[in-house]
Amino acid sequence: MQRQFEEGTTLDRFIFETTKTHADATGQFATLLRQVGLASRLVSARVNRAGLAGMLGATGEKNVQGELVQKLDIYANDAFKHALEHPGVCAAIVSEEDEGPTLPPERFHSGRYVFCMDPLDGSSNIDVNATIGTIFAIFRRRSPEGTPATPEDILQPGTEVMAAGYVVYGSGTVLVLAVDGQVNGFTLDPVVGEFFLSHPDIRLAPSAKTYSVNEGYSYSWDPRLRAHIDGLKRSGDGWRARYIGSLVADFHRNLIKGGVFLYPATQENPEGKLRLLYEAFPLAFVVEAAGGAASNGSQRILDVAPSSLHARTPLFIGNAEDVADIEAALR
Ligand code: AHM
Ligand code: MG
Repeated sequence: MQRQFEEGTTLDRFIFETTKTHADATGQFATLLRQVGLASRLVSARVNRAGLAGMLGATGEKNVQGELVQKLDIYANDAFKHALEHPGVCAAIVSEEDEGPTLPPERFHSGRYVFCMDPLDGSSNIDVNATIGTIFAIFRRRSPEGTPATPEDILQPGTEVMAAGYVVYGSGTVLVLAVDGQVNGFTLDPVVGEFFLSHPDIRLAPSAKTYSVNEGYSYSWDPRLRAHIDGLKRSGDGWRARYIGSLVADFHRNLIKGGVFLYPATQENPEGKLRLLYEAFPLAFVVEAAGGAASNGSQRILDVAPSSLHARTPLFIGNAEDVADIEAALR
């Protein structure tokens, strides 16, 4: 049963009240969510001081995706891994920054959950103080806890996501959590260091007249998509474009104000750019819980089974009617 929480409820109380109704609760899920809150606060503090703490700029390294690694990427990756590997709640942590999964060291219990994350999404925006964020999906492992995680635990289809969310480090730090079919947003009060419920039970209208896409690549899209977007612009319905270039920030704006985000396939990148496990799955889970939809153009994102840890996918995500219209245009 869904519970309504009042604005001002602390994240801690929300986690306690939510997880106590889970029939087979061992406390691990609650601990996992609390540790996500802790890591988010650490990253938020570091992001806010980045210009002063020598944390701007690149490390000079490239990650497994061949992208330049920023100093804050490393900080965020370590902060989440450190928070999650010792309390005995995770069997594996998958990160955009790491080639393989991280299993907890043997001295710690191998727990019930697989945590998949983009520790710092939109990191090319760091040096210009634009909004960045952390995106995560949580799966229940399939093999028995206390044993090392198996590939079947780690590469599960989107239908097996049990909770997901993201944190935006923007003008304020907001943690959005989708659990038990409901989406709630918590804003960090940096003075007291606690998240408080600020956006209870977020719901998306069926349609909104905002689209978010990098139109610089439109020459290389499927011509049917180009025609569809041109049609919106010419419709006279007042469609507007908004694109920050930080998935988590674009998605968050569209979740709050309505809109559809597109990262289509191009001729150069037929799988698009965004990653299934830790970008598309989590946001698809959040958007569906808020009444929206997410598609790869022909299939519901959560129905996809990942072929590899860093598999990519085209992504169309936001208000349900707008996503359906894009699917129809591509059919
Ligand atoms: P990142 O995970 O390395 O930050 O890359 C993903 C980012 C997304 O946040 C954003 O939507 C996209 O890349 C922007 O790409 P582009 O510059 O091609 O529009
Ligand atoms: Mg990313």
